[in-house]
Amino acid sequence: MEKYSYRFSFGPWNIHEGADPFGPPVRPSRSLDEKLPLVRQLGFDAIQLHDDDAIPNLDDLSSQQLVQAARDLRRQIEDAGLTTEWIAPRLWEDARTIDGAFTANDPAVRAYASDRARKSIDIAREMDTDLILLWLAREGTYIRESKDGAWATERLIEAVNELLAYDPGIRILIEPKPNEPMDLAYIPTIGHGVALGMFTSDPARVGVLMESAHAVLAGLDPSDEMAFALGLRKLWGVHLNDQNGLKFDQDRSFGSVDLRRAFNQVRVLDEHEYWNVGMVGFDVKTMRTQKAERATAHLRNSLDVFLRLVGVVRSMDRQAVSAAIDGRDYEELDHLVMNALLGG
Ligand code: XUL
Ligand code: MN
Repeated sequence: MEKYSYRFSFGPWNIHEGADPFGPPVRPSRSLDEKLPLVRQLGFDAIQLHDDDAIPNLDDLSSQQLVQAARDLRRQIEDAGLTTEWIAPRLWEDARTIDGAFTANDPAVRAYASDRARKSIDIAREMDTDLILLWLAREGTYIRESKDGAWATERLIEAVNELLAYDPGIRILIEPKPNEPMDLAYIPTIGHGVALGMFTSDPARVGVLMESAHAVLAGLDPSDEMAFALGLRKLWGVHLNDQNGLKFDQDRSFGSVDLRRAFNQVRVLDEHEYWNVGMVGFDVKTMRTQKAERATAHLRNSLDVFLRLVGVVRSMDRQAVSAAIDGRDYEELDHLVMNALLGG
């Protein structure tokens, strides 16, 4: 299928064993070695990696060993015909970061978080990517009285500044999410992410990654969240997926819940030539019911829906759309969109 000028990515966690909070894994684990060849086979160009997806035992390695392991992985990724989109420090699984990482009340925990994030930069350098993703998973609270939110904002800026200073060649992507695992997160929306970046020591090197499900959980429209960041030239990454209302983070296949919402996400990306600034990443999980041998179908489905929606966006009758907008005939505009989505 025509891929236009887009490049596509996903992460190894998107091929998943199916465990949920109420039940154990239902599919065997696959190693990164097994997953890498699938990425190209599924029509994708790049892989996204947490620091420990790249190097599982990174906390036990010397810096020299870390660099060597990253070099070896880079070769393996290149041999699979791929590149690495970004590296993300996984700051939310360690026992120390149970109540936050950069915003933990305990200074020893904050020091661990910064140290761990610097390791991501060391890995990224060897993997030939300049992008570090920060999903600020536990930067928030279970009860508001446990932390000072203003102080936490200052700590986040300080942490980003330290990373920017550690390597003048890197750029940082902030991925907002309003809740889960914490009850209330400090950086819930794209607006918060952009604002945080603007108050760092080098705003030109801080942008955002918009995830569709996270926007929906915040009660916002994903295409508006992207358009806001596009207008500010800050949209450098996306995690497209879908979400059925306000419940747990579902990471459903792109477009599978609300096709029109997906259409609008593709529309803003396409109209603003997003392919010039970033890759199209999907953060999708297959259903727990899916059998192991068919556990990548959600990635195929998401990519297929995205590309077909690019086709729909580009096939719309521009003149008819403009005429409807000029005449303030939004019922006609609505019909043009629905007609296009129904194969009109
Ligand atoms: C969590 C989430 C993560 C980040 C990467 O909801 O979306 O997978 O995208 O750490
Ligand atoms: Mn994500």
